[in-house]
Amino acid sequence: MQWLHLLAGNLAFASALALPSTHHVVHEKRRTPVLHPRVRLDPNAVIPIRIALKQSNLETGYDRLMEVSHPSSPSYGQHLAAEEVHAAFAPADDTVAAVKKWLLQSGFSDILPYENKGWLGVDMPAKDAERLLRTEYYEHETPNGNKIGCDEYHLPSHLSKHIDFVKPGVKLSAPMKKRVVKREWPHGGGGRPGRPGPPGTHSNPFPHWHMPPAAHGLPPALQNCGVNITPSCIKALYDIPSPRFSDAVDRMGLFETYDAFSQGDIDLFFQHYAPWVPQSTSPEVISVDGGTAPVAPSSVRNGGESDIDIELAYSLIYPQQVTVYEVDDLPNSSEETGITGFLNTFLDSIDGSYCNYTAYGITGDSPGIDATYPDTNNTGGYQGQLQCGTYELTRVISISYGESETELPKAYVERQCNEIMKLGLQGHSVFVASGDYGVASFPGSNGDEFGCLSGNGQNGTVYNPDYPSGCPYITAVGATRLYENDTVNDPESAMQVNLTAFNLATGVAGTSVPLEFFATGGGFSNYFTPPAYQAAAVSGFLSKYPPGVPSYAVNANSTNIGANGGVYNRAGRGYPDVSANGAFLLTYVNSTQGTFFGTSLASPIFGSVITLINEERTAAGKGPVGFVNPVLYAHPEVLNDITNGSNPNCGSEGFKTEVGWDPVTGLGTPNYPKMLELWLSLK
Ligand SMILES: *[C@@H]1O[C@H](CO)[C@@H](O)[C@H](O)[C@H]1NC(C)=O
Ligand SMILES: *[C@@H]1O[C@H](CO)[C@@H](O)[C@H](O)[C@H]1NC(C)=O
Ligand SMILES: *[C@@H]1O[C@H](CO)[C@@H](O)[C@H](O)[C@H]1NC(C)=O
Ligand SMILES: *[C@@H]1O[C@H](CO)[C@@H](O)[C@H](O)[C@H]1NC(C)=O
Ligand SMILES: *[C@@H]1O[C@H](CO)[C@@H](O)[C@H](O)[C@H]1NC(C)=O
Ligand SMILES: *[C@@H]1O[C@H](CO)[C@@H](O)[C@H](O)[C@H]1NC(C)=O
Ligand SMILES: *[C@@H]1O[C@H](CO)[C@@H](O)[C@H](O)[C@H]1NC(C)=O
Ligand SMILES: *[C@@H]1O[C@H](CO)[C@@H](O)[C@H](O)[C@H]1NC(C)=O
Ligand SMILES: CC(=O)N[C@H]1CO[C@H](CO)[C@@H](O)[C@@H]1O
Repeated sequence: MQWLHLLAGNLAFASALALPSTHHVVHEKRRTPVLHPRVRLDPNAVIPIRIALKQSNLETGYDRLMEVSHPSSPSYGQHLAAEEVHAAFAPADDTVAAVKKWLLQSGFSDILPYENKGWLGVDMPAKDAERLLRTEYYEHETPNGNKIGCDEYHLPSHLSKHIDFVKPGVKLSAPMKKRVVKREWPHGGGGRPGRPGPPGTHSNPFPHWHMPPAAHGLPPALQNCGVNITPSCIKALYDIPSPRFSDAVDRMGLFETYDAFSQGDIDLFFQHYAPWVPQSTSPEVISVDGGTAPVAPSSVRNGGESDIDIELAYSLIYPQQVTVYEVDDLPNSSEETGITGFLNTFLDSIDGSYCNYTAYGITGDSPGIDATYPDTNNTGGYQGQLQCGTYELTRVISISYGESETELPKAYVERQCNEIMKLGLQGHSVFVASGDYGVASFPGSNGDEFGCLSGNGQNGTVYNPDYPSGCPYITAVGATRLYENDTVNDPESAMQVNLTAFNLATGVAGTSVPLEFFATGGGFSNYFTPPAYQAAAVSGFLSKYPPGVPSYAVNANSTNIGANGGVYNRAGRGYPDVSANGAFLLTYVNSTQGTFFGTSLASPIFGSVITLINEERTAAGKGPVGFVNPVLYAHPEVLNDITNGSNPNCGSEGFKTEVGWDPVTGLGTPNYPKMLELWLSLK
């Protein structure tokens, strides 16, 4: 890199090292050997040593979030302002003082406060840095230019707990596996709806369907909910009343990327299935780093995801309004650059401090994982500066996208999850679709036809948990369904549909073996342990209803996934947390009628229910509900427990629904009146 050679000639830096004798410990060590050619760094080359200080309160985040989110906390509902959250996670004064003292005692007085409170920096000759950190620095020749680094370095033992990492240092780990790039992925992610197939040819998938006897006494709008879910069916299932409010603070947010809605489609849906929403009703669109919407009905970007999210939200909350965050630029820059991350651009845009925030050894964008802006390399790329803290986040946000957790490095996922915790502290509720292929990820994920994991002696038999569902600060929403002889008065089952059979019956869309395993996503994270609010639910499930398949307990670095023939991590955070209907939604995409399935439907439905409850609380002079999991796990009686169905895949039976929480449908579906009563009784 240029600066290295420039600085190497600068001899004005006198070596000032007077190292105090202290006990040193290895702080970071490279796990895999460097394959690039390298030479020892010139001892007089001046290098910028940057010390990332431990955000010492990271581990207190959980407790702080419980203080404002747990129903038995005296501070329930007393969410923090953004500035309070930032201050709470800045390094502690004693951390800054201890590291400064060490540098001063070692002879470095020229300490630079760097970028934000999280860093201290000193420019020093390599030879001094090598003695300070008891290491050897090398210059590596990589395809992306020359880079300095070391194989391991040491810190005084009393400082190890104050310092996250030092750079240049041990190179940050690369993604474990590069995803298999598929055109429609990760767009339309965790809850990509089942495809209805080409336009104009949709035939009746239930030629022999007869109205079940129990449906005869129901209003016409509720007579065929078992084969065609509509907003009326959803309102009847969960006892959701007609909305009473439209206020400025409770707009509902939807995250979209690549996929974009078409006004013509949503108007057709309102006309046929939600006539109480006026024609031309349209969401506010926030363009994040070049995202655009709407598109013409025939656009390849109109894949149904955005249409459906918007249709479900408006039909349940109108006259309340909807805000769409359309994230990342075009044309499909993310696929061209092969990036695997998808929430970073969004989180940057709603919290400026996140852009350069350091946690778990990562600062800002991760090269090779996140989109970077300005996007000068792609035709039509967003040429503006990265948007940092440009937009305010709505109280409720629903994300119907996701990907395999193990396709992202653990530290990357931890840093994003930590940011979601901060959103909870500020009173936001974040919902995510839990995935659509049962215990697997998308077909093709991790190089596997079914989207299952291999390793430690197994081949495609290990369950593949979803991200961000595994983050314990998010509410993961699974999907449920009715069967053809059910009415809205019957209990729902886990969403499980043999889409190959369905597509054969309708004769309009493709078939494949993985499509036979379309089912609500659920399981156990390989990166996160069960949070305290969930611990009893998870251990209760595992002890009362041992899944009939072997398990493993994941190690600290998640390298033993699949060990001893195990197929799931019995020590992981379980998901989903809750569920809602996700099957047989008849709607229009590209102006053409089709039937859609997926947890993509469930997340906006649950988000809409919470939006309505926030409105009632607003009207009662109360704040938003914020992170809902602690309340729901403490009060599972406000949900309808789902006890029929399962989510098989990866060559085994997956998990079964049971009484109480299970990794198929979580705690269950909304019972709106009970939820409202509970939340109106809380502060
Ligand atoms: C949308 O419909 C138009 C007209 O029927 C058709 O030409 C086009 O291929 C369709 N696009 C998609 C993505 O299905
Ligand atoms: C983040 O860091 C970059 C470079 O280190 C700087 O240019 C940018 O202004 C910083 N952004 C914020 C929001 O602090
Ligand atoms: C743009 O392309 C150049 C040359 O291939 C590369 O060095 C640079 O990192 C790219 N920039 C971005 C933002 O991808
Ligand atoms: C795993 O199974 C697939 C499909 O049966 C096969 O093609 C592949 O070679 C197997 N891989 C290993 C490492 O055994
Ligand atoms: C639904 O009920 C009818 C009789 O009312 C029966 O013939 C049919 O097999 C049932 N369908 C299923 C899937 O159980
Ligand atoms: C799904 O349906 C197809 C077509 O009827 C059938 O061949 C296949 O066995 C079914 N798969 C499962 C897993 O039930
Ligand atoms: C991962 O952690 C285990 C202990 O939990 C350790 O034995 C192993 O060496 C570690 N692997 C790597 C690659 O660091
Ligand atoms: C329970 O689920 C099975 C599929 O797992 C389904 O065939 C059956 O109809 C469901 N029963 C009820 C009562 O919904
Ligand atoms: C929607 C869109 O713009 N798609 C483009 C994605 O990138 C490929 C390759 O550059 C183009 O062929 C597509 O048109």
